[in-house]
Amino acid sequence: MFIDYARVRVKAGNGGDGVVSFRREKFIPKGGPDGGDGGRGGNVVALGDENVNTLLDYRYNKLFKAGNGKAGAKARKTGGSGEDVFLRLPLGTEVFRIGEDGRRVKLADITAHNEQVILSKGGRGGKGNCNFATPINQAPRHATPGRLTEEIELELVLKLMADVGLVGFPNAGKSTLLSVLSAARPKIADYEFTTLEPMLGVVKVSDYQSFVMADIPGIIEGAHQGKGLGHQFLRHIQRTSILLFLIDINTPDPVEAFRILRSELFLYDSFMDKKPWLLVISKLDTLDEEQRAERLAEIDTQFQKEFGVTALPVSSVGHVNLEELKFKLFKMLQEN
Ligand SMILES: Nc1nc2c(ncn2[C@@H]2O[C@H](COP(=O)(O)OP(=O)(O)OP(=O)(O)O)[C@@H](O)[C@H]2O)c(=O)[nH]1
Ligand SMILES: [Mg+2]
Repeated sequence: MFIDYARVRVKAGNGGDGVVSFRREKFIPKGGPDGGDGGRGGNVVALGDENVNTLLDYRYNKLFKAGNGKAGAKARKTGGSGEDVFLRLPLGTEVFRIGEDGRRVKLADITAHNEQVILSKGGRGGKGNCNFATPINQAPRHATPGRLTEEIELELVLKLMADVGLVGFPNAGKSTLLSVLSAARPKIADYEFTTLEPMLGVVKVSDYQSFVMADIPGIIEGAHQGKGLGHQFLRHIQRTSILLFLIDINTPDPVEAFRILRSELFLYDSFMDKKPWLLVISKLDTLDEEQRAERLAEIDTQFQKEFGVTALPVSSVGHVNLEELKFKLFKMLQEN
């Protein structure tokens, strides 16, 4: 199951206490203070892990506690540190602290494998009495306690990291396109809202060049207000460098369709408007050659007039223009 949102509670470890102790050795009647310091508490640490793809673990496990520091010991021994606890997170996870007043403060944005960010710091260890000896007081009888930590609430939000985001109405053929361009095997079917969760695919351009494409559920008018499934998934294309708009060649008014798609994205996040995009007309093979040429000419005239662009026509089923599409996207990625 793909989970891209979770709330968890975490607690860093308390610091260990400093202790009061005096040297007790044979033949030395009055040993000096030798109580050691407490160890530090463990940290709560966010850790990027490329092998984790969802926040599913955080849905069931709700409390993560780091180890407490151990108390100091005699002979000036410092107590052991508490163990850190690691939250292994998929790349693209943002971590927020939720304050008492409900306000959110961003603590981390994990984008790289093995990246670590301390989310909550372990408490400092207390001081043992060996620290407090002075010429006047050579036998201090006090030590300080370790610092206690508080449990805090965190919000985890996963925004998938992809280079290209597929955008289109339900049934436009987004998942089919991803399945022919990459090894990903998304569910494909002849009804709307087949895709229920986003999926990534790696598109190979050459032996050592590739990019990542994200397929998300179809978008309909009103998606930014939560209509359909689009809303909750739009965040997964927020970070992509390029948007790939896919419009079925059989769409009655492709220009209007394109306008709706763009406006939904804009209304969700105005920054989406700034992203470079490419327009693709899908399912070429559904029309015979003559109809197709006529229809493409009409569409081209409309898009030229309104946006000054020529759409790239493709067929995933008929394998038309797929290589062109790949290279075009790759070139755009290198330029942006
Ligand atoms: N003939 C033909 N059919 C296609 C092509 N691409 C997709 N289809 C069909 O169109 C239907 C929808 O395809 P999907 O890839 O599931 O569409 P989608 O955009 O992912 O749809 P949602 O996930 O519901 O948003 C399926 O029946 C596909 O087989 C194509 O190039 N040619
Ligand atoms: Mg789909």
